[in-house]
Amino acid sequence: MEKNSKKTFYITTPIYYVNDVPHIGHAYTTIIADALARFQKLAGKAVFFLTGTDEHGQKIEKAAAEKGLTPKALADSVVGRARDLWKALDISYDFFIRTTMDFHEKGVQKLFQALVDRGDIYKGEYKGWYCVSDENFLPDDVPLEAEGYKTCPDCGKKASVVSEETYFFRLSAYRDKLLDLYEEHPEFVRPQSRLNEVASFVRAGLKDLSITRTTVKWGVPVPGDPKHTIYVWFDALHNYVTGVGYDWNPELFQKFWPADIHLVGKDILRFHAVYWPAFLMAAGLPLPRTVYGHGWWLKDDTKMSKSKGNVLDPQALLRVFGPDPLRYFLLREIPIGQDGNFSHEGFLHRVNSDLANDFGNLVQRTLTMIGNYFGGEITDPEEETAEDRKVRTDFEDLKRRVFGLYDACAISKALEEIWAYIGIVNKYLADNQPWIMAKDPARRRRLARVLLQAAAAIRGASYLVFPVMPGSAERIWGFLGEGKKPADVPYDGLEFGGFGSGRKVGMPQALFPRVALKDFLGEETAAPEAPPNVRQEQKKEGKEAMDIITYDEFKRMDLRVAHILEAERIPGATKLLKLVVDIGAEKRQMVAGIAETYAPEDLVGKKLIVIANLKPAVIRGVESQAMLLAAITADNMALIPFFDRDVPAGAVVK
Ligand code: ME8
Repeated sequence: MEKNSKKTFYITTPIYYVNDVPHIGHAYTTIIADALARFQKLAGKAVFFLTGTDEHGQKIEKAAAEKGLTPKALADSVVGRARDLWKALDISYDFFIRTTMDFHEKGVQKLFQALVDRGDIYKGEYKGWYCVSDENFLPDDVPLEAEGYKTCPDCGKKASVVSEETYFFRLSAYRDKLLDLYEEHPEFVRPQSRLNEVASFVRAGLKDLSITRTTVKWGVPVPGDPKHTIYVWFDALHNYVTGVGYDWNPELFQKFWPADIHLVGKDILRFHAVYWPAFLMAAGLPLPRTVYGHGWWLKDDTKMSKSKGNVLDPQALLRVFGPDPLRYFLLREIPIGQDGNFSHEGFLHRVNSDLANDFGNLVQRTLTMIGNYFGGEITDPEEETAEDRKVRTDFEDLKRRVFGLYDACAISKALEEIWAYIGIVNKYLADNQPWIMAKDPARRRRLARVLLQAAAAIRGASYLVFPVMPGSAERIWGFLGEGKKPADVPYDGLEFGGFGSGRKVGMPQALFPRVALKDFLGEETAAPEAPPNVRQEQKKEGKEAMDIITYDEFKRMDLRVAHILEAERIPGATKLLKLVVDIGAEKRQMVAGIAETYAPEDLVGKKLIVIANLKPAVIRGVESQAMLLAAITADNMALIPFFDRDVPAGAVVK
């Protein structure tokens, strides 16, 4: 499996079925692959990024018939819309493969024949149950329903009986070889938990796999026996080799195969981690390094899927926000192996808070000040103080960590680290108050240093977010008067000092729109009914009857005056502060989402109101034993009501 891994990087997405246009779930896989591909390019590798469409099989045959189209016409129209979507999402794939492409069909036939020649494919009779929606044969142990049919254990749809002559692939012969593979190369399946699932499936024993159909016309014909078509999964999996030149571009194939990462949803991990390596072993081809099974985006707690009809169309979000907020949200919200629940509220919160408030504001403020105070050109800055140097050294540390995290596919963690640094730079500005310095001509050189440091930090942070938000990073580099684009700077050439004095900086234009939920929903008037999270929001706004509680219910709350004794940031959490408060009889520790509104040192000594009898909760690993009261403004600032005269800690509030 070893190859010149230092110089090349080959990444794939699944090829998507063309029964319908891609939704947010498909966009998710494709965006992850794009971010990893862009990062590996920065790391100096020659990258090949493949995506495409899976166009054969019964599912497509059926979908086309329902629409009154030929399968090819359906495929053509969906492919056009898929390509438009990838363009709108700034996806930088190198090749878009369609399984109806001539060289692919020929490659599949050649590989099929090679397996026949080696004795790994033989003719027989298949009797069993088949799920068209998943294009999958049901395992024997799926029970018969009382009504006499079987239900697909994966998608819950009704399966149908298949009884026909077929060619089998001798999968059973590969059980031990596959187990050896998982043992010797545990990185073959990631995350680790999924490797265990796959290995126990294989350990339980493998049956030979039916890989041709006589009842499906829309498929690649079996060489020499064209009344059979090749099973759609045998056909589709081989896109990963035909798409990179197998049998038509030996140089390309030699350069990039085997793949470094096949990125797939966990729904199709078994096809990729069991069948695919077995096919490759049979063909004598090198095996891919890693099959990475990511989690699902859920809507209302069920998997978003075309067949369930609960999909979200990314175009509605793209029209309002452009690609980067969606790319950021999907990659930041969940680590790659986990499931996530998509809500508009969650999306807007991230966009307004992380992008508009934290990052966008920092860029806006800094560049505006450089424009107003220096005519866009910082000159003659004072020497770095220890505080200024820390902004630099923190960046150098951050850079190393973030590169390591991207390389390990931990994109969400990388973004979390970058945002913690953005928090540090925001605090640096808040502490130094350049807008006050600007009033004092004697402090002009100090002012120049502070703004120079902030601009260099912004340049560096933009570079680090480039794989995730390429368009925004480029725009920010443009505002900063940078001649190069982030993509032109290899990551070992990125220096904090790359932004020096004497650079002509332009005035920024709005970077990330701040959008309120109700304004956004106005965009989506076509939606028949607002999703539950939105209904909740409407309720908050008084559009539905208010929830009335009795005085007795209110009295159950133990509201107290609390005196803040200690306050500190929680490492890695940009919004949270840990407070220790005195509530009269005892001390309590609490976690509060107020870090964007208050600096810890401004809080110590103040008194506020807390709910003292709320069930404790663990937030970011810290137990929170009380909750404070605060007003939330439209742009998500949390304002604490303080007292206008002194009150003792522990006083009852009612
Ligand atoms: O399975 N959350 O195609 P497909 C996250 N043609 N990812 C999701 C998702 C969700 N809710 N829904 C879909 C096929 N995906 C085959 C693949 S490959 C040789 C053949 C993503 O159109 C995820 O990557 O059903 C999943 O594996 C893929 O779309 C399935 O796409």
